[in-house]
Amino acid sequence: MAGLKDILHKKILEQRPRVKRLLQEHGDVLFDQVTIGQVIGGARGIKCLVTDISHLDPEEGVRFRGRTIPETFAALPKAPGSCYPYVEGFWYYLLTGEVPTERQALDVVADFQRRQQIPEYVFDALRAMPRDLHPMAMLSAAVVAMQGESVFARRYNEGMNKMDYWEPMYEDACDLLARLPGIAAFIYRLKYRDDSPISADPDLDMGGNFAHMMGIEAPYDDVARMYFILHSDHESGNVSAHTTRLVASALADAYYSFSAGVNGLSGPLHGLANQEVLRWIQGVMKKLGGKLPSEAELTDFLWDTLNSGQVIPGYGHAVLRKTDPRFSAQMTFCEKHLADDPMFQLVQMIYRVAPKILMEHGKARNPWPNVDAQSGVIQWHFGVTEYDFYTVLFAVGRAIGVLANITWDRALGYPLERPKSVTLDMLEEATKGR
Ligand code: CMX
Repeated sequence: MAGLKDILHKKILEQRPRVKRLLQEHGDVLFDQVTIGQVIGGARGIKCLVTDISHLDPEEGVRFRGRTIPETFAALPKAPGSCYPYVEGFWYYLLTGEVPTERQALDVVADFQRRQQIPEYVFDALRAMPRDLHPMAMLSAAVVAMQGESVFARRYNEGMNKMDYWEPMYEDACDLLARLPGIAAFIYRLKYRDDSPISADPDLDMGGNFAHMMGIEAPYDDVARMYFILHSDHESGNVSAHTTRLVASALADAYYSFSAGVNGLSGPLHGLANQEVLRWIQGVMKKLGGKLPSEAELTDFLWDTLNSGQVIPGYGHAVLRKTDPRFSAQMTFCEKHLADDPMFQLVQMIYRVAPKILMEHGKARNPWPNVDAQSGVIQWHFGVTEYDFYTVLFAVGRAIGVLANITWDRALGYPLERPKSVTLDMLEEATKGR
């Protein structure tokens, strides 16, 4: 007699052609206000989220509070001797939409220095985990382990007026943000440097302190500043941002909400793509005995990947239709600091070759590189060769955007998210007679 799994498999095989037919033959049919293609296709392009923190134009890329990436970098106060802004000043900017003075940015630096102490039980919990656990799982667990610190949860339990929700959410957001670089660096040194953590330097800003706690010399402090800012926000529909906001919309606190967002970021179609890029590049070089491929060899590798039903990591995007300006901003850094690095040269070669191949392949709507296409190469250059750590760096940056968003969500009283679902029968009913 067929068991549960066999019966389930049979039903899956029956349902798949229905979904395929709906998409291929009726994708453009309107169902209420949106098309069947959008209902089945991951809600692409449906405008049902509000945020003023950032906006993503398909042709131009992201604007933070109305400024492009170069404009944002130019406008904000810089750390001494650095070409990149204080992350803390950027947090001020995302929260308020106003460019802080140097004094105002330094006030946030000092505030974060006061908040950055990580509870000892977080380190104990991380040490108790298997060392081969993925660092994103460690990060997510470390964040949710601090839930008992939540000011929002405590004040909510005491009874709080709705109008006041934003204030403890802001406190939690600042506490969490101030601690995240220390948690990330601790995970790195626990997993890959024989459990040799480096304590925070109470005089440094977030970027400087992260480099210090990783044990990496300048200009890695600038890598951290650039990296955290570039990865911060990409409007609200992407998986990590949307997950954080969705969970927070149930009035879950920042710890529960951001931990959920971290879990979403760990998917290979989202933040994990930065480690996949390095894995793919290493795979190419391994097959060639450690040498760089020629353009012809690279072309063959790209086709092999596509023909085996896999994606080219770091290429394509759900919204963007041009080269991601976050990719271009990192390229500017690489041209200054990594010009002779063979891995960077390979990334440039991929940029010359891959879009043409993806266009010829004809599936991806956007054949151009996204933020993940060269972020790993920068880390590799500075000695962070353990590529499964890269998405943790993305997560620290992403926290800035999503925590600003959920603070504002509570301030403006945005309600519990609750989109409506339908059945395949209902969709098929709508196509009758067409
Ligand atoms: N390589 C091969 N095929 C690709 C592709 C790529 N880089 N990008 C898209 N495609 C394929 C899709 O898999 C899809 O195929 P099916 O029709 O067989 O399902 C088809 O092209 C159409 O997809 P799309 O509309 O262009 O893209 P989506 O909005 O569905 O997905 C994304 C967007 C990013 C998931 C996809 O481009 C992808 O998988 N890229 C590689 C992974 C990656 O770099 N992710 C990181 C994105 C940035 C981030 O969030 O960090």
